[in-house]
Amino acid sequence: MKQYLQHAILVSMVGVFFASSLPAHASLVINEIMYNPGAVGDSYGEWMEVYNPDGALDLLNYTLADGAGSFTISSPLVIPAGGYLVFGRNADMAVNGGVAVDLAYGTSLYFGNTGESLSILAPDGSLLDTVDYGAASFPTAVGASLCFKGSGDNADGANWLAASDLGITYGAGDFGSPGAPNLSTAAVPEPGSLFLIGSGLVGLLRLNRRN
Ligand SMILES: [Ca+2]
Ligand SMILES: [Ca+2]
Ligand SMILES: [Ca+2]
Repeated sequence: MKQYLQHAILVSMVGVFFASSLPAHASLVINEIMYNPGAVGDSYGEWMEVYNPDGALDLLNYTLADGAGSFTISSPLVIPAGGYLVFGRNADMAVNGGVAVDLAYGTSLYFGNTGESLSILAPDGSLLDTVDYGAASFPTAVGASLCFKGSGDNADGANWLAASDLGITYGAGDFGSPGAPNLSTAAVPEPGSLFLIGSGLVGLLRLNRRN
C-alpha cells in the first residue's frame, strides 16, 4: 500500500511537471473588434485585435473565422509575449481609416453590424477563443470598436465596452486602440473599484465613530 501511494505521488508530480512545462498554446484572446467603422466604409475599415497573455507564439497555420468564412495564416507571424496583433480587411492606412494592420484577411471575413461569432483556431482545429458580439449583453458601437476590459470571460458582453466610452481615437478619428492596450488613462473606474472605494470609506467612517 505504501509503495502504491509513493508511486501515485510520483506519477502525479511528474504529471504536474510536464503540464507546467508544456509550451503556452491555448491562451489567445480576441481583445478588440471594429465591426462598424464610421470614418471609412466597412469593406475597408473593419479589424480585430488579438492579445497574447502568454509566451511568444508563431501563428502560422492558425485560423480566424467568422460565422460564414475563415482565413488561415499562411506565413510565419509571431505574436509577442504580452503583445497584440491586428487583423484587418485592408492594410492600406490611406483607405482603412488609419489603422496599422499586421495582416490583412481581405474578403475572407466580414463582421456583421448586428452581430457575428468570431473565433481563433489552432492548426489542429482546436478552438482557442470565440466571441459572439451579437449576444444581448454586448454594447453596440458605431464608429467605435468593442473593447474587452481585460478580466473575466470575453464571451460575456458585460466585460466589454465601446471604445467611445474610453475616449481613445486612432487614425481618421474612429474610437479604438488597435495594437495597444484597451484601457487608456481616460479609463473610468470599474463599478467594482467604485464599490471597493465606497466600502473603504464606510469602513473609515465606522472606525472614526468607534474612536
Ligand atoms: Ca461591419
Ligand atoms: Ca460603418
Ligand atoms: Ca486595443
